[in-house]
Amino acid sequence: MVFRSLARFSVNYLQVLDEHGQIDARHAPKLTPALVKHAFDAMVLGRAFDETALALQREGRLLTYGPGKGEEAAHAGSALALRKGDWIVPSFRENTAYLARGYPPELLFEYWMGDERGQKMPKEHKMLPVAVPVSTQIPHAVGIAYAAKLLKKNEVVLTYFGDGATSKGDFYEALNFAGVFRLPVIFACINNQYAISLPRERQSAARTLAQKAIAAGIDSIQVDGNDVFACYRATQQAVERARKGEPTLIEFYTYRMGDHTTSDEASRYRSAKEVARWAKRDPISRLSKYALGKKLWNKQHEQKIWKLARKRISDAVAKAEAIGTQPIEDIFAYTYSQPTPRLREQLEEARKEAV
Ligand SMILES: Cc1ncc(C[n+]2csc(CCOP(=O)(O)OP(=O)(O)O)c2C)c(N)n1
Repeated sequence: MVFRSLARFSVNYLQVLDEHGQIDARHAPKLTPALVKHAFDAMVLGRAFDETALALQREGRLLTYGPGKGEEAAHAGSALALRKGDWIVPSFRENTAYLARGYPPELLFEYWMGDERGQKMPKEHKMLPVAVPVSTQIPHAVGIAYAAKLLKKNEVVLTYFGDGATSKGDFYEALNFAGVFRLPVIFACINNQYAISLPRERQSAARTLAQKAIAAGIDSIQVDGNDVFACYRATQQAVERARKGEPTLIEFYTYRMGDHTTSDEASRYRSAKEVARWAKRDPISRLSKYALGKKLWNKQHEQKIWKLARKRISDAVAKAEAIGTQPIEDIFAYTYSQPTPRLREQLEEARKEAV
């Protein structure tokens, strides 16, 4: 039998900045020194946030925490390519994206310390709160994009989710809807190689996660997620496309350097050798090599950036800890307009325990 080929598909890969800090000028975005500095500052702030959050958790001053170490380029590079009026609909590991957009670190700490008021979004920040239930934020993002389209608002929505999230129905449903209605949305899949202990190759037999968009009629690309320039460039292009009503899926190919959360022990399911291999691709030292090579700043200045970031983070911790405890009533306040009898009972119990 002879078949006629109906369609052929391919998935492109983008890297701009290699592990040695060398740039491929053909694909580089327009790199102003201000942009490079902004990206570096954001990534360093994100790393400093992470280090402190982990230390605080060990001291019992912060609750369960999922570190983003290693993923800073994907988070900062994508967030910085958006305009102020665009939306971010996050998952739970993208603290660096919040910080890159100027979200106050004290509010993030407040949230991770267990006080949800830390996610009461200041009006100027078009970001949704952290979504822990895997994949559930993706249809929300598509809903916002649909509303933006109907209201003729020139807004783009970017939503983050992991490799694990791409196995869920919400992901496929959201993708399909965005494809059919041509919505201004960017699906930012942070493929950090693991969903807790489940490695990427056990998650899906697909060669790439980017190709999952093809069936929905959506363009996609895989980028080196440890290369902030590639992350920025791919997102910038996706933003341009979104403004014309074209959705995009970007697979940020990266690595979770830390444990899944503070309740996990990653050395039980992955080798030190593998982690060491990825450490060589660290996104922050890669950008540092580039900037030092181009003489955008020197080593001394870089140390100052780290010092300032750590100071900003420790000030933020002090502010967050000074805020005080969230009223116990808040836990019961927001699901129903009138509490059910069972909820009223639970509130009474909680009040007694809180005394
Ligand atoms: C609906 C749902 N099922 C299970 C969990 C438990 N859980 C939390 S994170 C996670 C894995 C998520 O993996 P991935 O989407 O790759 O994101 P990553 O944690 O690697 O950033 C699971 C199963 C959850 N939070 N929500």
